[in-house]
Amino acid sequence: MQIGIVGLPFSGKTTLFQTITKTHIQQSDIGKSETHQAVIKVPDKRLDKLTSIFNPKKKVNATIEVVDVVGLQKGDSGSTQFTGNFLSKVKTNDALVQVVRLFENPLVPHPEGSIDMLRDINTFETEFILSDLAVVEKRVENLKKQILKTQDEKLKKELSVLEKCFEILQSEIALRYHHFDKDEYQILKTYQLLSIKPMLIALNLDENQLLDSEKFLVQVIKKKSGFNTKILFFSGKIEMELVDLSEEDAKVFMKDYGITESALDKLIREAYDLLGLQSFFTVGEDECRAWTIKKGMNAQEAAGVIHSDFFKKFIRAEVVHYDDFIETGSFAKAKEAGKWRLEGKEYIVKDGDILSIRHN
Ligand SMILES: Nc1nc2c(ncn2[C@@H]2O[C@H](COP(=O)(O)OP(=O)(O)O)[C@@H](O)[C@H]2O)c(=O)[nH]1
Ligand SMILES: [Mg+2]
Repeated sequence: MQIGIVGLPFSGKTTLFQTITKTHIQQSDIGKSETHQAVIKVPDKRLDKLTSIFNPKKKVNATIEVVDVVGLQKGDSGSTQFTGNFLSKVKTNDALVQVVRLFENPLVPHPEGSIDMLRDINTFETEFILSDLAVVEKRVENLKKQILKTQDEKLKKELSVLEKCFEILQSEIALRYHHFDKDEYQILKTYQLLSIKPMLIALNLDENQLLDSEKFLVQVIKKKSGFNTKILFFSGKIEMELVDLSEEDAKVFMKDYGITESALDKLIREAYDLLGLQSFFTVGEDECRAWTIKKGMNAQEAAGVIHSDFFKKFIRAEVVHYDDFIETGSFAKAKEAGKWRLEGKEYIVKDGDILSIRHN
């Protein structure tokens, strides 16, 4: 899974990227136009706990890829230019985080000259909608010609989905707000449309705005919340300071600012939710590991994520939920309590299940 961080210049993208990847990109790199990309470990306290119990040789967190999507430029007119090059870098992400600047900093002028979060959110939405309109319009024209010649039913279905998109986009609504069905999504996937991507709107607040975070959140939620969209806040400056603190000191520091969760934890939790993802675990002396799957996957599909052979040769899954394992204290006790189960391939895996796959 790949998450792209987008936003106007000087909104705090690189700051957010650095704090969540905990890599310190050299100051001189900031603002340059190469893309920063990193694979980050998904923090999971349950995996930490399991690791402390099993004491394995290896602990393997689930991972996601995060990209600091750079390349937005100021045009001759002074306004920000969404070049084709920039838009094509946005396309490859599964979900987007738009960093929206609320912090004031006279040393770093806002590219539009003032702080206005709804304007900045709408700028991106409009650009994505225009880009999608161009793609959809062109494809609709082509499809109509092809259908005249072939009368192909599959193409007709594709045309009807795209015409629906065209209508939505023409009314200036991002596609992500619309509930498409599974088949429709499948068709639309190939186009890598921009406004259909799940979106996390991340308000970058100043330290002195943090205690008022609720006020800012509500303003955006009123206008922008909806399907496939989440709104959260963070403070780039505070997060930067957190990176260098010990866990203990960080806790105290966060409390002072009324923060309960680091930007990384919040972002990943919301992104998982947005993308319909969840985790299951495998445990043992060699390795304790968290795996990421789509909600609704069954035991056989989950086994296939571990290894394609496990999918093909699946017999049964041994299942204990993390909570039951911790409560009872061991697999044996969980079994006595009836919490350890053998499940067939149709079993729908739950977030936090500990699985052991029996296979041929
Ligand atoms: N005061 C303040 N400054 C910030 C905050 N977040 C980022 N900055 C500063 O704003 C400038 C631009 O940030 P950067 O992350 O490079 O923005 P980008 O262009 O979107 O990647 C840098 O000098 C940051 O230190 C914040 O929350 N508060
Ligand atoms: Mg940057």
